[in-house]
Amino acid sequence: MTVTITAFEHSPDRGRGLARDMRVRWALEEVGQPYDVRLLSFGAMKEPAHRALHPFGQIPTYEDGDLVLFESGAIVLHLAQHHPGLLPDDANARARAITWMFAALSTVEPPIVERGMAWIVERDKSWYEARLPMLETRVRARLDELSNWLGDADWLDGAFSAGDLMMVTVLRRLSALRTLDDYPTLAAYVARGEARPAYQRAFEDQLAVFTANSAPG
Ligand SMILES: N[C@@H](CCC(=O)N[C@@H](CS)C(=O)NCC(=O)O)C(=O)O
Repeated sequence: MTVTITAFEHSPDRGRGLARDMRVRWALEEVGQPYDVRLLSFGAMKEPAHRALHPFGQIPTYEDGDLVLFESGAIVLHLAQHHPGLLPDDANARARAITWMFAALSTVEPPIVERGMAWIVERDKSWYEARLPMLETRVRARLDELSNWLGDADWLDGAFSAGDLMMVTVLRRLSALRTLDDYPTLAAYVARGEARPAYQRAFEDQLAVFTANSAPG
């Protein structure tokens, strides 16, 4: 049975690997699971056929036989639980790695997304300049805390895990603003993630989609 995921036909990130299919692709590559990708336009994502798979009309989704999943965190957790390599064997270490997945998605990602969304939808509003410092402070508070936790360790809790995979993809969302230039510990952490062969295969595959769909003529 072939695993199929969905991704943007024309990713707004222009192939920088910031869309959330990237974390699923990376996890699939880490565990050695071959997969197909069904590309969707923004219109197709909102059609009933796709909403039957994803109630919110978004990407990514994951299909494996009768199983349909949405939410990148749930998909990566599913992969990590069913293949070796992304979660430790020890029960407590496994629970801590899963904790880091949740921390990435529910503690670190929200202020990063909120700041990004403000730039996209509010930058021409009268309140934007006044609101920006507050949004920036929230992002930097999390980065300070995360940087302090990481210290000089390579990964968040022992060996590389799905928690690191998720955290690296979340931190990469800051790349355009170069915020991580102020956090060398975190910049090096992201670079370690990006250096993994599985990451690079996933990145090249999503970039190939963007390149192919942007070709003139
Ligand atoms: N919490 C969801 C977020 C999914 C999400 O925001 N997907 C974006 C792409 S990264 C999307 O489909 N955006 C288009 C839209 O919402 O219309 C997850 O982690 O999978």
